[in-house]
Amino acid sequence: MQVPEPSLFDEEDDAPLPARSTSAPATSRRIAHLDMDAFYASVELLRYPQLQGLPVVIGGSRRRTDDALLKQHEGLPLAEIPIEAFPLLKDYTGRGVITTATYPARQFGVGSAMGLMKAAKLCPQAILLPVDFDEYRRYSRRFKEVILEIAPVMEDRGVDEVYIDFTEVPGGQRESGRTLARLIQKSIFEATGLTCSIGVAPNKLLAKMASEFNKPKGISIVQVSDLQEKIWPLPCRKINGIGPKTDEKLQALSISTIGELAARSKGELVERFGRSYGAWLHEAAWGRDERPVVTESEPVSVSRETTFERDLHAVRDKAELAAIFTSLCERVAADLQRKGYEGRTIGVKLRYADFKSVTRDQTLDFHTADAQAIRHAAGLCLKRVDLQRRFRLLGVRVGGLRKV
Ligand code: TTP
Ligand code: MG
Ligand code: MG
Repeated sequence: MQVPEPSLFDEEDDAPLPARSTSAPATSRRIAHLDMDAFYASVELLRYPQLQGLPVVIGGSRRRTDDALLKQHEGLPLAEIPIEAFPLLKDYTGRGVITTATYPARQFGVGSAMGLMKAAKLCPQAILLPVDFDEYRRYSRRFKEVILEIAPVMEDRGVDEVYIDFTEVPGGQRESGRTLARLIQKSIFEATGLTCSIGVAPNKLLAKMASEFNKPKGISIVQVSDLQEKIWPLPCRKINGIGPKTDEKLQALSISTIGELAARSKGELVERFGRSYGAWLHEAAWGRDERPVVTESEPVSVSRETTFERDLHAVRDKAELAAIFTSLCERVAADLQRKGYEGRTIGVKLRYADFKSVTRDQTLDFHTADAQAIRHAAGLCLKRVDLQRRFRLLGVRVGGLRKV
């Protein structure tokens, strides 16, 4: 069927557009943002399905809790360990933080980045499970593989989220993207047992906000025409790119919501926030964003760090520190090897008991992904920092990467 060329008449302001003689609507840009629901916690629940529906938080010391559990119930499949056997948040002492919490736990006000001790006051009966990053990374890779089979233009935005360009995917325009979003949700669930939420919008900025609207297991569709109703009432912090500092400045100007931001002139924002950031704030408030979905994101560096249970001292806790240091280097090396990179800038990071951090690095004249070589170079970096004071965190980083 032939599509008639738009006539000059179509351009007239008040003239109604004649109905098009084709049933296929024109393609419009449809960008999805997908974010897994309570990701670390959901992966843990695959291992321990008996904890479904209960308040569970993930954090604290590594595998120790699990090891103890396993010893107690040797020979029993993980899924059959009785619920009473799991450690409770109220019995935790230490300064770890929560990485995430199940939705039932969130009802008590518990959530990411909260100290475990504080969380224990809010929800003492929550079950506390340790983190297992390797497992989360495995599931991260699997759900992304599922998406790539359906929609090849995907941008990796971290362990549990991606942008996907629906525009040219067959069926990507149907119901403004809802059909494809549903298919992706279903396929990920079938392959992994995990649920996710998806926002589909004309661009990344709006899609990112939309994916949060109906969490968990939600799909939200946002159109340009929804700006006023769905986006403008939201606080400015919901815009990815407005952090606490900018928000504070905006509040001081009596700007709390995105709508209030949109109401200010671009000139005023440029004056107060600088030419480029001010102009971006204006565009963002009006829901405009032309950034493409970038398929291959190359890592800049690979790093691992760990916060100790108690502050350590380089001399008095030498053996313990040496073991932690070696393990960090081994894990960085393993990450590099798995991702297929090697690097030549090796660095360390220390955070002292007073929370001040220092970093040192060194650039080698060769690239490496070898744990021993990394440890050697990182060891030399350590010699250049003040080791008289106790510290609470140690990190190892490899930059200057190239693909092997
Ligand atoms: P998020 O996607 O922010 O959170 P979530 O997936 O747990 O829950 P939601 O359903 O609201 O999306 O983060 C993904 C994972 O990253 C999360 O499961 C744990 C980890 N994480 C931290 O370790 N620390 C943090 O402060 C945050 C926010 C996340
Ligand atoms: Mg998530
Ligand atoms: Mg996320």
